[in-house]
Amino acid sequence: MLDNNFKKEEFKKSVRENVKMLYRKTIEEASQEQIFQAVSLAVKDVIIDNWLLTQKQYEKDDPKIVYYLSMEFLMGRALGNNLINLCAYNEVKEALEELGFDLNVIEDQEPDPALGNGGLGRLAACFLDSLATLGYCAYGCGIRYHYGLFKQKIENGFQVEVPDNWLKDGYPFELRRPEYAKEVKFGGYVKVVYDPATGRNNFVQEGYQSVLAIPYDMPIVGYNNKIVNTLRIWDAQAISEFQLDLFDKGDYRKAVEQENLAKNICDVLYPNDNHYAGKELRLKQQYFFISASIQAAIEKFKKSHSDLHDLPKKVTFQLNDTHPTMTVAELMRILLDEEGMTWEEAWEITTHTCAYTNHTIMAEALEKWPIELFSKLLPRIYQIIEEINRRFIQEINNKYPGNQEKVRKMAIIYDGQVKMAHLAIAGGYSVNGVARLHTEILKKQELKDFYEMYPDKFNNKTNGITQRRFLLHGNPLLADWVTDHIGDGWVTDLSQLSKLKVYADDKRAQQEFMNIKYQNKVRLAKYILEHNGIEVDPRSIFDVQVKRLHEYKRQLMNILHVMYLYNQIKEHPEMDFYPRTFIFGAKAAAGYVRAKLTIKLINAVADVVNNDKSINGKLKVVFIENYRVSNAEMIFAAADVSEQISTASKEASGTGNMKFMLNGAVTIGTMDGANVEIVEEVGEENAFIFGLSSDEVINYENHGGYDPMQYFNNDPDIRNVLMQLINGTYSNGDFELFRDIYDSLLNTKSSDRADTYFILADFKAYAEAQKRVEEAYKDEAGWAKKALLNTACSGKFTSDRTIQQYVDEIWHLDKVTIDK
Ligand code: B1H
Repeated sequence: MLDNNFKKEEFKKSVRENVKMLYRKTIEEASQEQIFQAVSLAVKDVIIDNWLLTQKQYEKDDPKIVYYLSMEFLMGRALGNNLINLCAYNEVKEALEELGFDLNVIEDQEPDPALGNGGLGRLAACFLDSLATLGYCAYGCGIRYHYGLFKQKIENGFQVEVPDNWLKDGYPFELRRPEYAKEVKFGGYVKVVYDPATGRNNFVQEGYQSVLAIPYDMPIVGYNNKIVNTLRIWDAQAISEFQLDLFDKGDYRKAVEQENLAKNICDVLYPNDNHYAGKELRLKQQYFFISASIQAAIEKFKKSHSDLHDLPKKVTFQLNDTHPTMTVAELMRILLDEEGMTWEEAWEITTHTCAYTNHTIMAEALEKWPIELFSKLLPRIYQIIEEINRRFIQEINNKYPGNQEKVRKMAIIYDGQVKMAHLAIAGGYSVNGVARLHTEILKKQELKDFYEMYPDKFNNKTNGITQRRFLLHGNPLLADWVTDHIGDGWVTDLSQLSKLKVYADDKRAQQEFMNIKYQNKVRLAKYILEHNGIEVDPRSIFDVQVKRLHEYKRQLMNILHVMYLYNQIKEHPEMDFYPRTFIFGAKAAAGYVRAKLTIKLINAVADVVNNDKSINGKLKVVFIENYRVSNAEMIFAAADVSEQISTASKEASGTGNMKFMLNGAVTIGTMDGANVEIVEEVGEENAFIFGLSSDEVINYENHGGYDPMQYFNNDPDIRNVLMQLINGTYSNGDFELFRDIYDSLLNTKSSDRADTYFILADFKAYAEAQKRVEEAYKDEAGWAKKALLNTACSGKFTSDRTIQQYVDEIWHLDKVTIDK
């Protein structure tokens, strides 16, 4: 094993001590959960030494810092990952075995910190892992939600949301740091005070309410390099509670209001993926964590630098989508109001410090805030944005004299709304998309006007994932096999996986590879039996679609295809059919009615199909409850087929697609998001591509001409399946249960087109691609080669590569190593 601080006997002693100190128990008396806490504390002890070392090194080297500002960090469990990155996993496993415990069971005691919805939040977590591993000084800044994304229960086939009280037993890896608290101000009004000494107007917020932001730090352990970075999440606390002397005891009403304000800001993560919630509380959350983070960053900068004009040389703020865009205005506020700079100086600094990542073109995800709401909650910030807008419109007018159309389309404030994407683009030096196709669509369609005005700001950074969690931790059998064949360099340099290509035709390698896949399928089958009570055959094809439930991701097309296959098998029982297990996992936003109905449909089809003895178990459908980071690791490892079937142009990148590929699953998908680059790496013959192209979809959207009814009328297979939505086949005779889904595909409502996501247009091509999958799977050696090549060609999709590109092309950070 590699160099680390673990001495087995010392570690065992430390676990015993911790159990004693925490619970007044001996190891024999402690519960598994208590052992988890004790083990985590022992691990934290090692981490903290490295954390201190890292901070010392940063103080010494004074490297440029990136602040990754994000409303979401979908971290997943920390214990196993920390052990992996400390290179102590196997030692600790052994030590615990000697104490009579199973590390896997101990890991299972940890709640999944689910402070994110899906891809966007998980990307932030992968980025932190890569930043620490590559030795860059980085802080994640976010919110300490008391309730993360809800836990999903399935009752009678329907999703039920259960609160995720992840802090209930205390989270061992966080460190509360009240000494770094910051005050954040809401409401009130802005008073203009003339200062004769400077001849300037000063802007003073008065009559406001304050909240204290208290930071909690979580360690981000780099792989085998002693670097430990920080994820800083902010919690809200009432000022009155914290500092009695600051509290105006006379004003009882204000005290109560301030307390209430503090109480709910960090309550809960909004559970929408790719959909914005235009709620006042969401706006409060945004300003709360941004103001605290930017204040802290400026304070830290000033400790060791004398001139704020140097800020862009030493600091960069990366905005994870528009949710943290308030950064632009908050930085301006600090530089203008607190540092006394001129507008021009402050703007020069701000626009060289902020950078923005766009993650979606879905219209319903674009953040637009009513000015009423905005200006009332954040009067000074709003005033600053008004001035940014005024100057920006001037710039547009200078460039395009008399072109009101440009102003209408590009203004930051227009139609009574503040458009956050426009602010992020105007206020920063970089705009990036998250996969090549997505960036091209931004440049040519969604952000065309901005691209024309600022072509140099635009760039692409194709997403990536960390192989430390999604292969080394999630799939130990395959990880060991890879290391046996090409050494362990891939752990920090995933491009080395290409050395596996020489084994693509090697019979023995193929067999070993598929045998590992089989064992991982057995592991998942066991999980499914325990959690769903459904028996699945690990020899069947595991065909998996796991991701958030959204119409554009087309889980509906997948389940309609299952219904179609079932009809085929019933009609032609003699038909040759390779057994297949369709596995779904997806949470639907709590208020997304059609998405929740789709979950019900999947479960209803599962009920019928799984219980039909006449089909001899050829077809199984499983909906895995409560899909989340921890079970995802196991699911990717067990997949044969990776479903990436979004309507082309809609999935900005996808990252699940990469996790499947890394684990040797073969993609069936559309030419969307990063699928395009996956196919480019692995070769078209090792994937199953189908359906409309993004150009075709965009063309229909812009010019019309799509008629789903034509497919219904002309294709009896499609008609059959659709009729089964409204003839009670999957609803015990209830014709109405699934009518909304039927209507969504066929009935044009007044404004929007039916079948918004082109399911019927792509259905036959999808079915045909699935047929090709089946044929290919029957060819054992052929399939093994495809699967192995998917792993071998996945090197590009490490977040280490993505982060290095951010560093080289946007952030320009300095690499740090810990002096030995
Ligand atoms: C992605 C979101 C998102 N894009 C708004 N946009 C949200 C938008 O709570 N909100 O308001 C939450 C999430 N999430 C995803 O980002 C894309 O759909 C994926 O294609 C992409 O891989 C991922 C990471 O870039």
